[in-house]
Amino acid sequence: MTDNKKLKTWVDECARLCKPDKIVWVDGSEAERKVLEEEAVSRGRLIRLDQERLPGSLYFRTDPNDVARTEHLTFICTKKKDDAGPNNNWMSPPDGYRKAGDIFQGSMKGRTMYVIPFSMGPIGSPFAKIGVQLTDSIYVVLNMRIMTRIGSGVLKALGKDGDFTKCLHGKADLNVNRRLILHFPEDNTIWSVGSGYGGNALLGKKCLSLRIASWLANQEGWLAEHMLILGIEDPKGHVEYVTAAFPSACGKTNLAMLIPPDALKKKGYKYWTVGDDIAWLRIGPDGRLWACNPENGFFGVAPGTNSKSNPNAVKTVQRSTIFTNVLLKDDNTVWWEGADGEPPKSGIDWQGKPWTPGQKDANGKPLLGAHPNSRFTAPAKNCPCISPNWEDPQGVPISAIVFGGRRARLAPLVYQSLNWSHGVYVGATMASERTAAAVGTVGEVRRDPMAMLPFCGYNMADYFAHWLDMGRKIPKPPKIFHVNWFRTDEHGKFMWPGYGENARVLEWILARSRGDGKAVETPIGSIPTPDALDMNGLDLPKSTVDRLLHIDNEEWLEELEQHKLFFESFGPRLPKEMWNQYYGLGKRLTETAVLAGVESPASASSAVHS
Ligand code: GTP
Ligand code: SPV
Ligand code: MN
Repeated sequence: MTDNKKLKTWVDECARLCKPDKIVWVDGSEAERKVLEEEAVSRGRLIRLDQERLPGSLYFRTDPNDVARTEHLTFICTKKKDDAGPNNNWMSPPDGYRKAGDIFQGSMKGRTMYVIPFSMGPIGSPFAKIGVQLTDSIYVVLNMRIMTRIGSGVLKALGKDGDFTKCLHGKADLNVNRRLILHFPEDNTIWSVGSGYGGNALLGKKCLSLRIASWLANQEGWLAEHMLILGIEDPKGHVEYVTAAFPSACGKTNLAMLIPPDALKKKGYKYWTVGDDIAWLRIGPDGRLWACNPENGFFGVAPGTNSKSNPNAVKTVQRSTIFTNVLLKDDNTVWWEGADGEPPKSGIDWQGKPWTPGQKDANGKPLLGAHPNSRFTAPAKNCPCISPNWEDPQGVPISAIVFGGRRARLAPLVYQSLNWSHGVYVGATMASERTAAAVGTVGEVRRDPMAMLPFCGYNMADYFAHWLDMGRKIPKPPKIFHVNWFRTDEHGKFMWPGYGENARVLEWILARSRGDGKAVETPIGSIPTPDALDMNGLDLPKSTVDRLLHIDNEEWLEELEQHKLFFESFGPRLPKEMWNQYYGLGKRLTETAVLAGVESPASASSAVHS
């Protein structure tokens, strides 16, 4: 066990509150994994999948009311409401502890409380943070084993006096009306009750590594971001790394595991995954920004994953994987919409009901076999393209930061910001269509600054100030870009083929970050000249490329109004520099609009192209 007094006292306190029958300290061993799996399977909680085709893999269904993060039940509990900011739901700490305490009270009677010591970041790395999660869900324990580094090694690193994030989790009765995901950054504490899935329940992930970590990062001078980390190795063996922040279910896992098209492969580039969801970034002794993936596995979206869209993910989930809310096939393997091959003739759907292809619900809508937010939990070391440096305690040096969202209109395929501060503005004004990763209206455009709206653990005005401040402190800052893989044509079809083809855009991004690569200035930043992207082997009409890169000044001026409204919501706490950037963009857009109006009736960007 442990000789950390603080830890023992806290476990005792929580046990008095939740009243479990039994307390089990998780040691992280293989023997223990077998025991836990055996118990979970024999109690009918999880199902063992076909052990020949999916060795070591398990299947799980959550409660049908518990299939995605619930942002409206997620709170930041700080003494001052303003410290949580308009971007968060707020509750006072006493209210939080009381309300959640009422639900936790006696909720583990008849159950086991597991104590999971875990490290986010390689144990002992300067990046690493230790947490301890208490939970009454064996499914959560099995997931935490994959997603974090757990067990005795962590307790050893914690030592007698070490500090840790206190993470209390309980399923209670999985009632959405008795569900609360609470963060107490001032107490380094997380309380989550009433949910058993994903970011709500695997507390090392969004709760610790983003909400609490972003708070700590602001105080300690680093960044905790919703970003993938990808390494790109040139034919000489030199590797450059980029991070990219896209909102939930907008392509991080896909880009992190990218396989380039043949034409680019021939140039001899190799792509390496360092992380697919979270990056912690610190200024290194060489003055560059260094990134570490604090996780140990992938909790990836299943639907749409196939040998064409993401072959590396398909290989990653062939063993030691937990599948949640996908379709269970009659042969004890799994399937989801957009998986390889034909849909199975029959199976059991994510709600546990018999399923056949083509079934419709009462409204005539197709019944899905897998929930749109069904996921796989797989160890990072399974990934064929996992970077040899992915566990480097110092992290990897970053050449470029990429922001991006799902925008059917407006945002071009790629553009480069003018400088760090403008890059912060580009990130801060990001917007994206909502996805199934959180409960809400799918498709609705919302502002999602730096893909962190659901995950920033403090007032976002201060977060923007922190980003600006980091820019002043990084001697050799990475260049900042924005991408949009999701622009559609008049038929609503994606104009850009995406996935592996995104390598073409990354190539330009890296060239630009080195000071090469051809570009034209536009009011919003620099875009590639039509010949700057390597389009070899891609059959895309030039007119489509032009449309993908097109910048419509009128539309951008309308967008600017949205930036204003969004910024106003932060009141005087918003850094002045954000407003300077806003006025700067407005000026560039109106000046070019006038210019374009004089020269031709077309928009500014076509004026630039001609
Ligand atoms: P979280 O794990 O929720 O944080 O999300 P993520 O950003 O890792 O999402 P993921 O990579 O799993 O993206 C899933 C969705 O994005 C699926 O619907 C994919 O089909 C779609 N997607 C990913 N890359 C592309 C792309 O380049 N083009 C298009 N059109 N869709 C993409
Ligand atoms: C996301 O929603 O951004 C995820 C999945 O990565 S969850 O762990 O549920 O937050
Ligand atoms: Mn995510």
